[in-house]
Amino acid sequence: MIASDIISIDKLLSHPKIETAIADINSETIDRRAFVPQKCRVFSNGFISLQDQPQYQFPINREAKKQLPDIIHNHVQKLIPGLPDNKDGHRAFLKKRNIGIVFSGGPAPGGHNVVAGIFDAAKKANPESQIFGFILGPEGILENRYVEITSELVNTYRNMGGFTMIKTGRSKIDSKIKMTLSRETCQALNIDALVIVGGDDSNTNAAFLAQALKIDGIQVIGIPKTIDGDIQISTEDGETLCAISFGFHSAARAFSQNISNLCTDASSDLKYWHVCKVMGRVASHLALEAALQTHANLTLIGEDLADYVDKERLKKADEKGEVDYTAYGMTLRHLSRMICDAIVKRAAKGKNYGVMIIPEGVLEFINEIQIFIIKLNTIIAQYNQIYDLDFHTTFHALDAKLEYLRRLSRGITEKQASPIWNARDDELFNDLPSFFQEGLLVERDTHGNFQFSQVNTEKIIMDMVGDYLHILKEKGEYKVGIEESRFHYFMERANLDHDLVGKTIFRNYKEDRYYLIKKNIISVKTLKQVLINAGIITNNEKVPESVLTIFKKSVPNFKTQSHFYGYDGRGSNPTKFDCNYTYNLGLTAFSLIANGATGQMAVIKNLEHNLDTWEPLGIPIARLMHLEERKGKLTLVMEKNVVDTNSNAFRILKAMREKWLAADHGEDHYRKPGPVRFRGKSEEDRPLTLVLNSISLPPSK
Ligand code: FBP
Repeated sequence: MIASDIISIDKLLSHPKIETAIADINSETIDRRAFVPQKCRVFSNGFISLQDQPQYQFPINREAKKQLPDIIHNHVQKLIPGLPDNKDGHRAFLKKRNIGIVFSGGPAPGGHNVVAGIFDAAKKANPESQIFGFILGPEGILENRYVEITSELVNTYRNMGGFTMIKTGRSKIDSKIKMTLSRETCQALNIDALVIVGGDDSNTNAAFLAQALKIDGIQVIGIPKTIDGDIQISTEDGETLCAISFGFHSAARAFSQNISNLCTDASSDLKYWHVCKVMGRVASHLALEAALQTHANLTLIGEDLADYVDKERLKKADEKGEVDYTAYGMTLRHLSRMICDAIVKRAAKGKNYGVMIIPEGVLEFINEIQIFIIKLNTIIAQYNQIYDLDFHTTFHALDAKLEYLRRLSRGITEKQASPIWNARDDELFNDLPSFFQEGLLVERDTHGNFQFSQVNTEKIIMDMVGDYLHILKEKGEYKVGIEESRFHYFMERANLDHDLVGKTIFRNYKEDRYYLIKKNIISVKTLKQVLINAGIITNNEKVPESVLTIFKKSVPNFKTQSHFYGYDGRGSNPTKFDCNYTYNLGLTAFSLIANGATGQMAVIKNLEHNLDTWEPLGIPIARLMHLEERKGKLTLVMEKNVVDTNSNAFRILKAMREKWLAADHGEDHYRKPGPVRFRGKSEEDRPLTLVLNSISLPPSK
């Protein structure tokens, strides 16, 4: 093409088709913005009042009673259609009010719809009402940084992922000064109610704010957000009031779509084990859901590992009349052996590839690591308290941190001597690879949580797996099975006696469709010797090319590709389930506010069933609290839920493990969940975990 034929870039850019093709807004965004979520039945009437539900009970924590006296006696409240009978209630519902909203913690798909729900309900009740979004999470409250939510702003983000509208942050309102600053901001803006959209820690914060601001007449309402799915609320009697936090479904679907693509890649190219670390700081809900969605070959569930009991060890100790306490709980070593076992089994059937899912927080459930985490949490907290300095700022580099620990283990000074870090701890810690030491010493988040997302969990595990597979390979136990028909093909091509060669080189000749080279044949040298001994070749002859090819095919090359699924899912657009769920949470939050509630968390009951049966409730946050170790201290926080190993969902995964590992002659059983959808038909329109857990059958006899 000559220069004069080239259209100028300005002309190109102003072409309508090109403008449309490269515009920031595409048809998906336009459709999402226009999508109207379905409302729960109770909202069809317009006016709502609250009804106490004293039949739903929770145990009361003594410390919560002491620290949250004004909200601890709240009841679960059900939203019922219609205005309160009394005139005051009527007026209160419709009054002009200022509502502040804040996102707290990691983003979760659907947050914008919570804002949209509150905005729509508040404006409908009184168009004069104002909604303020605090910028960058709780920091926005402390620094009085906000934006007024207008219909233009809210319409831009309807049904869209992320927390982009007002951003988020992990700061914590945890001191008297911060409470005072929060009060000042609320008073400056004439805030009537504050809505905190967050996880367990942020809802804990909401409860403390509700307690502190009650005297000022400022209401505080929490919203259950986190992709981790660890906010699940049941009553004392086991009745589920909130099956899952919002964002879980969308993130799990986003991860599952990607993992399922890797399943397709693995089973096409047959050369990699794809190792997928999946978010979830502690609980393995996301890994469990992804496993159910994709049927990946191997999925670790942290909670399952914690329950592990080495029965053989126990038996041995029992025979000696002893109890071996180390038999309870899984060690890293044992875990890596289990993974190797699965890899070796698949390889024996010709499948030296696969997909495995590792939950981000799996190390939390490994005894030896958990002990390190608790000890280091305490040491760091003690250092900060004793010296009034920040451990991580003082000891910036890893070497400096290690040196401090060394000195501590030796008790160099009175102040530093620590009963929890002895020479043995120091020795064990120094045996760990430095990237892992660094991970364990990483700064805790503002709430005192260990930051698992900063640790290379999969590397720690897979390095051990790689080392052990190497040993198994040397021992001749890790081999790739050779398909019977391939063996015959090569024998025929070389005109060799099938039976003679087969019996000589395989340990299971004619016993299986996949033949395994004998354990003692671990090199071309040993192969030649075996052939000579069997009289197939003489000392001076070379190993026949076809036998050599078979041998080479049987030698495994363990190749992995690591993937981390976390931040991508947090930023995913919400599924239809999360679009509907979050919009209704917003409507619920407004109804709680309009009826004077405080210290309550807006939830939707019956999420596991059809939307027609969804029932919005307010749940007292103070009643969900318990004491937990944070920064070395027992602290009152909202309890999070980890995977219940007695749940249907987990038991089904357990029952399907063998099948999905597919260490057999058949094909893999990969399932294709498809992309995140917000409209149209979807096979299952809520998390599979919920679908499975909601099925109750009479107990089998
Ligand atoms: P929330 O509990 O705040 O919802 O965040 C959950 C999470 O996504 C975890 O799964 C993950 O471990 C963590 O946040 C990562 O945090 P950060 O954004 O600070 O890296």
